[in-house]
Amino acid sequence: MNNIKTAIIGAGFMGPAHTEALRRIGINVAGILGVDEAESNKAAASLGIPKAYKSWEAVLKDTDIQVVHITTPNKLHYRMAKEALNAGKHVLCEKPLAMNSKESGELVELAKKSGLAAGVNYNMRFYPLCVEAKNMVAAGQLGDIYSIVGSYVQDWLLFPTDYNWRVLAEEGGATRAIADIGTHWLDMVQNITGLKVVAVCADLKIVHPIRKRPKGEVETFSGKVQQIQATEDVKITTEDCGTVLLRFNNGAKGNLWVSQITAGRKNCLRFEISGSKKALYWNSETPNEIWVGAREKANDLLLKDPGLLSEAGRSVASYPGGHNEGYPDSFKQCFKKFYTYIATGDFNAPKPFATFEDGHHEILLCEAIHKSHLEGKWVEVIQG
Ligand code: SOE
Repeated sequence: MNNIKTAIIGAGFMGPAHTEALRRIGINVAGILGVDEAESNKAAASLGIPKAYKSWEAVLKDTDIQVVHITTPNKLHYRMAKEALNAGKHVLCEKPLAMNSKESGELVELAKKSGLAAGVNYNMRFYPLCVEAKNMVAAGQLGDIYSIVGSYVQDWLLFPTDYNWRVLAEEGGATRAIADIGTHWLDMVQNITGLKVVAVCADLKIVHPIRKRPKGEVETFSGKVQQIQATEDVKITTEDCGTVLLRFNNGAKGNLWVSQITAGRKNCLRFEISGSKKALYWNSETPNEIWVGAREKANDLLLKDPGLLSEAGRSVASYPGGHNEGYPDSFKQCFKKFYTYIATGDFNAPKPFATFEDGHHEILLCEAIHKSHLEGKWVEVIQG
């Protein structure tokens, strides 16, 4: 695994996050590409990466590189994933996989034919207690699943002066809060329960139809600290928040609330899954504990402690109990699974990470949610 060489494409919020996590598992980050030569040079220098690429074509031609991480704005994911696979490189792409299901469907087919590893960075799956939750559901500890509810809420886009490329439909896609953070939640609960969302009924809201775009680019989450000078008005067509009713393939009911405008909630994913025997509640802002609800005995609060976890939970917990693991660790654990899979070389083995099929399913979900919102009715989700 340590002889694999990787290139990072994108030097914004995610590029450095991926680089740091990769280094923690001993992967050689050999090169980086930013939006232009100046950004590539700056990122390579600040992260200590040997190669600063001049162009995307240079990455594709670089025979030293076996894996490409795509951490660019969403509109580039499809083209880059396609060209990287065609160039014989394994791909780990940021979510959402593409701008629409036509693109993501094509990528699924291409990934299958390529015989290469192709993953989507649904990193939140890899919090130890979320893996433990999956294990508990699979072992039947919750019984039949009756309901799945929760939310993903942030506050970094609360004011009309908050701006980033993610708010523009042409850069990020037709839905924003749903695609950017809602898909993490949807991926999380479907991965834990093994269920699929089959129908949705959505009501979305654009709180700020006009935002003030600073002249010059603004990094994700940086609006709170960055001094903005001149701005221009920009029309926004992507939702700031919204609610979605969900129907799962076993008949379970659910709902999801997403918001990027909830004051004080910095990056908060919560789920509650209830079954015929037990229920589970988890909050990403206190990720090292999970509540286990019972009817006939006292409830439990399970702490992340390898000594208390199943083998599955332990496989993504690197530190002893009381030594908290969080957001950056979820990238590390996700990449560890991805690179172990590559190093093992058996590409017919079950994939222990979110695949392009999973990424495609999330986009089909986004499209069904958007359609449901526009038409004001329940919409069935195409199962890709
Ligand atoms: C911004 O909303 C963002 O960085 C998402 O794009 C990430 O996927 C999420 O992990 C944190 O918030």
